[in-house]
Amino acid sequence: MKSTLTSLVALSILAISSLAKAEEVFEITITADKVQFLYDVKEFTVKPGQKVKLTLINPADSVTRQPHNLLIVKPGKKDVVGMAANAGMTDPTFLTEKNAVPESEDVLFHSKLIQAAEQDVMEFTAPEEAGDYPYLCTYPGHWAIMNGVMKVAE
Ligand SMILES: [Cu+2]
Repeated sequence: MKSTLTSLVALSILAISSLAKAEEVFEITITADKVQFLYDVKEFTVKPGQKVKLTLINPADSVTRQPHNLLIVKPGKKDVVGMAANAGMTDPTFLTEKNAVPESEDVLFHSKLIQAAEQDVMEFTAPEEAGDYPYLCTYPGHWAIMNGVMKVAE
């Protein structure tokens, strides 16, 4: 009897810990390169529906002093959103109020446009649908090389 009770307790502890794991927040820090328009992380993987806390850092000692942001977009939409960002330059508020984020339904999540020595934290829930979700900096001209992929996979 005692051993049955012990194994029941052990089982429920196991169940609770696996539940906690599914709800675990995935934390990641992505830092802009000090010289080139690149992120230091090119790829990361999260679970469908997982909570994500992404910290974007623009280094204080960046030699280019370039502002950067980070947008996560729908699968296959990196180029479309990047081109929309280049076109955004005609709007005088694009680099201020709009954080260099083009108006597009392909943009899922985005940070602020941050200067050197600044950082921004993005908290969001990963899509339920598995796939490769590109991320990119939409400061005009950066996106073609300043990008990466958030993989959503079990
Ligand atoms: Cu950038």
